[in-house]
Amino acid sequence: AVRPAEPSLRERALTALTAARARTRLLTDAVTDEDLTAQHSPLMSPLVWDLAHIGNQEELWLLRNVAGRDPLHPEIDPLYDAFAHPRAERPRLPLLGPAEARRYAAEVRGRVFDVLAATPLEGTPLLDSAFAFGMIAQHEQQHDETMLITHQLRRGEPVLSAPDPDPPAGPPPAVREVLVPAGPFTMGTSTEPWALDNERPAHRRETAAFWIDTVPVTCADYRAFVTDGGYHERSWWAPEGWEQIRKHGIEAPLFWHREGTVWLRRRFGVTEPVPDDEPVLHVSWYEADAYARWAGRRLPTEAEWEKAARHDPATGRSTRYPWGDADPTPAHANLGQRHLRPAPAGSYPAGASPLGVRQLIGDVWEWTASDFLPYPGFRAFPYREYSEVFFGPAHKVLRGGSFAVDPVACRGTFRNWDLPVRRQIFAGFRTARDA
Ligand code: AVJ
Ligand code: FE
Repeated sequence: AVRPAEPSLRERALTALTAARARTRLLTDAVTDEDLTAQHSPLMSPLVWDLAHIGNQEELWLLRNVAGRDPLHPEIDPLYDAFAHPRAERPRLPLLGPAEARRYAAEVRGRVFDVLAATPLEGTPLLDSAFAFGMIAQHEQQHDETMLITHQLRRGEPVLSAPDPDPPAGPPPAVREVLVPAGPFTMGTSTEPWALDNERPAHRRETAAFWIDTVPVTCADYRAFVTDGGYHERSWWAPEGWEQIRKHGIEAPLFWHREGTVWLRRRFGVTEPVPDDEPVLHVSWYEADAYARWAGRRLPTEAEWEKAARHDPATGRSTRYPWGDADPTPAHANLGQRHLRPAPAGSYPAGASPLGVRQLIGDVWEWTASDFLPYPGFRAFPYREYSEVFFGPAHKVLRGGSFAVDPVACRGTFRNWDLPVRRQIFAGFRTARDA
C-alpha cells in the first residue's frame, strides 16, 4: 500500500500561516470599522490593535530576524509592543486604522511567503524545523483566541455563527473518576518541533496516586454549588478569591444571570438557558478552587493533569495527545473555533486517554492548582518576554486548550497561564483528589 507522504515542515508552516490568516480575517471582517477600533472591555485591546500586532510580530521575527530585512515602518514598533502600553490604554494610541492595519499585515505576509520559499530550514535554532514560522503561526492563533474573547465581551447583535457540536458519539464514560497510579512519568518535551520554550525540556516527574474526573465540571454541577450558597460561604474560598467576589458582587460565572429561577447566559450576542451538560466556562481560578473545596475535592496539579493526559501505563511513554501521537481530527477534540461553544461532557470518546479521561484537549482551558514555573533546565527561547517574565506565583497554569484554540497551538505539553482573577478567558476545570 502506498502511504501519502508526510507534509514537509515547509508545507506545514505555509498551511499553518494561511489557516491563521483566514481566521484573523473572519474575526476582523465580521465587524464594522467602528467596532474594530472600539474598546469592548478594559481587559482587551481594540481588535485593530491585535491585527496590526500580529503583523508587527511576524515582521519582527520572520522578516527582520530570520531574513535580515530592514523594518518596513519602524515608527510603529512601540505602538505594538505589548509591554509598552497596558491594554486599557491602547485605544488612545495613534494606531493604524482598519485599512492601514489590514494592508500592513498583508504586506508582511506577502514577503514572508517569499522568505519561507527561499530559506533553508536548518542551521540555526530559529530555522531548524521551521520553528520561527511555527511560532508565528501559533502567535497569530493565540491572538485569534484573544480576539474571540473580545467578540464574546462585545455588546450588540451577533456577528459570528457556527454549527453546534454533534451529540456525543457514544455512551458517556462508565465512571466519574479514574485512579492514576503513583510513579514517574515524562513531563514536557524535547522533541516536539514547534513546542515553545516553557514546554521544554522533557524531564521525569513523580506523582503520588490520585483520582481525576473523567470529564470537566459541567454547568449543572457548578449550578449546584451556586444554588447551595457557595458564593456566600467564606470557608470554600481562598482569601483573595473571597475578597474579589465580595468587592465585585460576583455570584455566578461571568455572562450568567438569573431570571426568576432560570439561569441564562450570554454567548456571542445570544441569550440562552445555561446548558446542563456543557463544561462550565468563564470561571476564575478562585471560583474553580472554591467549587472543588465545596465538592470535597481539589484542582489537579499541572503535573497530575499532564500525567493523566500523556502517560500511557501500557508502555510507560508519554504521548503527544491523550489518544496517542496522531494530530487531532474532529473526532478527537473540539478545537479550532469549529464551534462557538464547548461540546457536552462525555463527547469525543475517540479522544479519551488510555485510562478513559475525556476532553482533556479542546472544549475549555482547564485551571490547575499550579503556579506558572519553569521546568528544570528551562532556557528562554527566542525571547524572555514570551514565558520567562511571567514565571512566579502571580500566574496559574491552564492546560488542554478550549474550543477556540487552533490545533497548531494545542498539544499535551502546551502550557497557558493567567491571573487567578481572570474570567473572560474560555476557562473551566476538572477536579481531582488524593488516593
Ligand atoms: C500565552 C495566552 C498568555 O496572550 O498573553 C501572545 C500569548 N504572547 N502574544 C497572551 C501571547 C505574546 C499569551 N498567553
Ligand atoms: Fe502577542
